[in-house]
Amino acid sequence: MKLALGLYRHQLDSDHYRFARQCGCTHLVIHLVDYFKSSRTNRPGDQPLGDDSGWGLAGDPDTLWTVEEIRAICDGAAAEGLEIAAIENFDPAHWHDILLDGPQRAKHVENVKSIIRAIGEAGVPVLGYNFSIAGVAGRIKGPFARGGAEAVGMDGPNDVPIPNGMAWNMVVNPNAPAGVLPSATHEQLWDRFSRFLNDVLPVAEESGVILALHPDDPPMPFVRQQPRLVYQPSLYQRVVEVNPSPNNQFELCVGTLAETTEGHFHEAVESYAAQNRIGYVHLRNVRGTVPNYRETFIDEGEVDVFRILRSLHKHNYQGVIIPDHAPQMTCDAPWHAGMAFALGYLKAAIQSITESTH
Ligand SMILES: [Mn+2]
Repeated sequence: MKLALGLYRHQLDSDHYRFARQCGCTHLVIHLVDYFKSSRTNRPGDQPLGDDSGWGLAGDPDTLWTVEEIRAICDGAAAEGLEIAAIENFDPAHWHDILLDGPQRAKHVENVKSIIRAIGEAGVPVLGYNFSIAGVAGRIKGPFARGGAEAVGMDGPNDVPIPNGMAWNMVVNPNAPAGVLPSATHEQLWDRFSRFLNDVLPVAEESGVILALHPDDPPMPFVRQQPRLVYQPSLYQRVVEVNPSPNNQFELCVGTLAETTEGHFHEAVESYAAQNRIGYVHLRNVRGTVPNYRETFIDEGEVDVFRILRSLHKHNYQGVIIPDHAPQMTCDAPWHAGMAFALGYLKAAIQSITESTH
């Protein structure tokens, strides 16, 4: 098990790399999508939230990430003693018609293949992604964590339909005609997902890249009238059944699994660790389940962090663990303080488990 920090696109600089090293990280998980450049409501440094117009404008549909660009980031991180363990998320501009089964689907499949090849050539072993039409939508912020620290939560479902021109909670076509996206069914979504895996996994295998699927956050059966893929811990098993390639793995988000209504997420983590299906781990804590839950500090809430780490260690998990979100702490650097607290806690927990059982 290795400790890593997740960095947003605007945080990819030497100061943030040094901060990660100073917190004891050996690896980074990086975002290349810029969620912050045009949204009215996202604050740099905190996780993006947005309103019903999403996180703002997606990237340039015609500019794919290149080997050179990714290598330059790897080199910058290496200069501070860090490796890039994974790139997290596709830009919806590059692949929205795979999610929507739209007219540009064939082109978008080629986009994804090119991106996978570039990531493999740059030597990054994992690509995390989220196969979701509505994306991470419908959450709120408030003083929910201990001591009134600002954290994210959910207060009831969001059924507002998605306007045309939006996918994965970003605007992919600002000139789209008025109207809303038609609702898909769960069957249609699983069909789109299985066609996607069948199209791109051979390229992932050739390129030495693991595709790691994040569960739907928040894990509701529907968000904004669109179906969700993995919204219960047991639905991850279906992902393996769809395509058993060893490169078909999970971006296992423990906090999201803890928000599900089925429960038994501790057992699910044990099972997926035993099956060697975990590309990397998001580890945070949470109280409650959808549609009413609150993100908390890593040591409060209903996730038994030590039990999760013991399962991973028992099955010889070799990947990274990142605190995907942390409450914002009351000081001049709310994001840094929140992450430093989570990373320190995780570092001590990992040390106590790996040193007490070998
Ligand atoms: Mn997550």
